[in-house]
Amino acid sequence: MRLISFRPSILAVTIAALLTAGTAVAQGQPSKGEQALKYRKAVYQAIAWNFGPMSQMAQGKIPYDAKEFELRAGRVAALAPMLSESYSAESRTVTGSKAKPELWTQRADFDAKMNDLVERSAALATVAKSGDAAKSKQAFLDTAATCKACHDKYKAD
Ligand code: ASC
Repeated sequence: MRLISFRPSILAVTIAALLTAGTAVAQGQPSKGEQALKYRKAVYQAIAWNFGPMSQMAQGKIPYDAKEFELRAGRVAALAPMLSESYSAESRTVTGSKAKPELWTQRADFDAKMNDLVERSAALATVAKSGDAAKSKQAFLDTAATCKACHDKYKAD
């Protein structure tokens, strides 16, 4: 009797699971490539958000605040190494990306530039902990230069 009473519930759960999965496909869940692009943009957005106050301090638009600078620098250093995996093979043909085709054909150079960002943002986070305004601002400019170097070559705009 137990088995008989269990079977309908197992069946119901199975049907529900299949329907849910079917609905997800029918509604067009993002592909692996689309997910990678979404993730990429989110990480860049988070980096830009944290770049903001450092940029303002480096330009003298707001006063240098060592603690604030250290917080932002640490976040950027943590985020930068997350970017590389978002340039997955599946994401190459996804629409909505500003990546130029050259990014995919000159991948070694792109990866080297990405590595420059990772290394300089790590150096930035280290320098920021010292609380030295001049050195922190310079390390920020060095990091921002790695953004620009890559954008100039591989970002369409
Ligand atoms: C930023 C930002 C970038 C870089 C770049 C550096 O704050 O959003 O893309 O710095 O402008 O030159």
